[in-house]
Amino acid sequence: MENNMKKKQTRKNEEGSGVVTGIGHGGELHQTSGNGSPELTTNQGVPISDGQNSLKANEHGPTLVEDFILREKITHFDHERIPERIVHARATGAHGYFELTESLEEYTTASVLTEKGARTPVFTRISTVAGGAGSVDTPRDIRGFAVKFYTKQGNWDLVGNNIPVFFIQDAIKFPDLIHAVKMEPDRGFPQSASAHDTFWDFISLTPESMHTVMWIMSDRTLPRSLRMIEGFGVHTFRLINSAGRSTFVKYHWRPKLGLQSTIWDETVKISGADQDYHRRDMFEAIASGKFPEWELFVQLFTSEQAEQFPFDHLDPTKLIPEELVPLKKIGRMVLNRWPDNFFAETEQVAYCPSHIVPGMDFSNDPLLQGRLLSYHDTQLSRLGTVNFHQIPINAPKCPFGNHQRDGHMQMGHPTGRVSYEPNSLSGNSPRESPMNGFHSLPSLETGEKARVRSESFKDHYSQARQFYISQTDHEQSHIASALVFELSKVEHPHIREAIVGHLRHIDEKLASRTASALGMNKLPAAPPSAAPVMDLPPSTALRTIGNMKDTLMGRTIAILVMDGSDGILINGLKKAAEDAGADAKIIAPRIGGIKLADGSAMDVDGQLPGSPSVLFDAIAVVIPEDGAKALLNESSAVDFVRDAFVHLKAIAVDKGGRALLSGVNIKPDAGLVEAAETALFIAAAKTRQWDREKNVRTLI
Ligand code: HDE
Repeated sequence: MENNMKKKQTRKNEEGSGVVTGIGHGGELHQTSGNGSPELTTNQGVPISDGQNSLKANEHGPTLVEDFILREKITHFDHERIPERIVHARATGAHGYFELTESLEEYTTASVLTEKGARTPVFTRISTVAGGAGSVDTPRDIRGFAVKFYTKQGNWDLVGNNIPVFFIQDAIKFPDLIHAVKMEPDRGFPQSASAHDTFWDFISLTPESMHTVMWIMSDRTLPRSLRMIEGFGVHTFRLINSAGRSTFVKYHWRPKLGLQSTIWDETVKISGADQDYHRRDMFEAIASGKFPEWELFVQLFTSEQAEQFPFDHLDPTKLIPEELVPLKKIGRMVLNRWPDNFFAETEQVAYCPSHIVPGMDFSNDPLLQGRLLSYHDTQLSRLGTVNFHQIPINAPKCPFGNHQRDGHMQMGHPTGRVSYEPNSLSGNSPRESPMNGFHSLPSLETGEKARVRSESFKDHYSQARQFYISQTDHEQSHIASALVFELSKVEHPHIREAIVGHLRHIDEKLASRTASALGMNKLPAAPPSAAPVMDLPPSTALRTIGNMKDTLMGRTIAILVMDGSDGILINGLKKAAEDAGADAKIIAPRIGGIKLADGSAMDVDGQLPGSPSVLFDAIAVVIPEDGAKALLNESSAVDFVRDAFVHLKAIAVDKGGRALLSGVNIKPDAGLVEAAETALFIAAAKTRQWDREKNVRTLI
């Protein structure tokens, strides 16, 4: 039985060593070496006497093939890598729990959603889509948001994204979409970027993608932190209650810290300054006990209600506005433990949308239906075996057992002669469970077998328009700028024109501002629309600005200092930031500490060239007056303040700081405050200085 396995061999992560140790069949640990640490052995348990030198014929002679210790070590190393995920390769994962705060007993029998107050362990993996495993954390990209719930009734994987809709309506188009967005096959670039011909060529010929395109061109795809993104199940799923009644459900995760994005220019610079910006942020948050948290909401609706929607609830390019079906809060997820080992957990975790538990079911969303086969198949090639569920990160935490057997990397050790059911030979053998077992919702499927797309999927522009008109002016101009940036990287004019043609169905002004910024002499014609475009009402829930919380929790403030700085001002700012929930970092031209004006010493967290202001949410400059003169000759200091200003951050200054700012021609505005006025600074730091934007860049 599978649940009997693992007893014989344990995998231990020795504190600080990262060493894989085993316990022999007798159960005794390897003898210790002379200094008290465990002995270094081969994988066969043979003690190694010299791990520094391979076996040679003589001092200057060739290495001998009989050196099984060398061969084993090198061969294992040669096979250390497994295929990375074809999409979502780059990711950050963490353990935690989901706590149910509201029971959905009326709708489902799934214990994870009915046992109010119960905590279910989870492993959550947040990823980018297009780049490889070693790519940067901060491209303009959708973020995957995958949660594995280890429930009492088996594993439930909710494998979603940070955007509630998707590019395509049918799974058969997924390989084309991904081939188009990934690096172009002849040249092998760009890595992790949609700003190239093949992506926009595909989009221009796939009008159903225009709604998702609006979302990815918005600042949602430039998150400040993974702790500040939403998550969505995207598809409509089903819940089934004890009477067998089905209710449709959509899942939404909302971050406790609110939504926050970076600004495009800032994002580009972050990618250079810290390739692991998001991973590091999550790691540090968890390490310091500031656990990332999300609330889980559901939208519940019946098929009768769905009939009344102006769009098809099975179409994954559409969302269900919360004004139409309100969000019901049912629980929260807290991530409180960083994985012990990145490969064993974040890399080997295998999510499958087909992993659901009794009390749940799928809908007929044709994209979801394709996903139900794809993920398991992917795991077979990535992890190499049908036994991937035995890897600890993937194994259910409830008892599980059946009569499947053997296969590559079988870690179980079933005993006895029975591996089938029904049987009369083993009373202990697992049996089916008609009451508690998983039941699919009975449904009557009729109609003609055909390769078709439902008529009700034809409206490609109404919700794209709704998204665009729901944005603030700043967000609208960021969308326009993003479109212009991306399309300006496209070499073929006909592709640029085709996209602007689609934009005309979304918003004529958006189309004309994009066309003019791309230097088009006349507005390209709009392609025919398969369905009339509706004027849906704007929704503030679709914005990022305004959904950023009035808090400094999870944010970081940098204080630029140097020898001779005023310690009282620095400590005042630091305390105010920390009292408001932020981290404060002291940045100086050199690491190793500074001497304050009163002669005392102060530790420093970062060296100026390695700590650009793009890595912080607001800055303060507390330097002696004559220091400004010296810093004006340091490009890293000039960039530090200039970037903070153009990225619309609050800046606190003392006299020396003000001199530095005026030296780089920064004009005072409401976001520029005295370093002694800590309350004013904290208030300004909680938001971006949006009014400044028109003074620092051309708004398209
Ligand atoms: Fe995925 N997707 N996907 N996807 N997806 C994978 O499975 C696929 C889709 C999503 O952290 C792969 O295990 C198809 C929508 C996430 O490990 C692969 C289709 C949504 C992750 C796959 C979709 C997602 C994946 C690659 C169209 C949001 C990362 C590795 C029918 C609701 C999970 C793997 C993790 C990963 C296929 C569309 C989210 C190739 C065929 C829609 C978050 O199987």
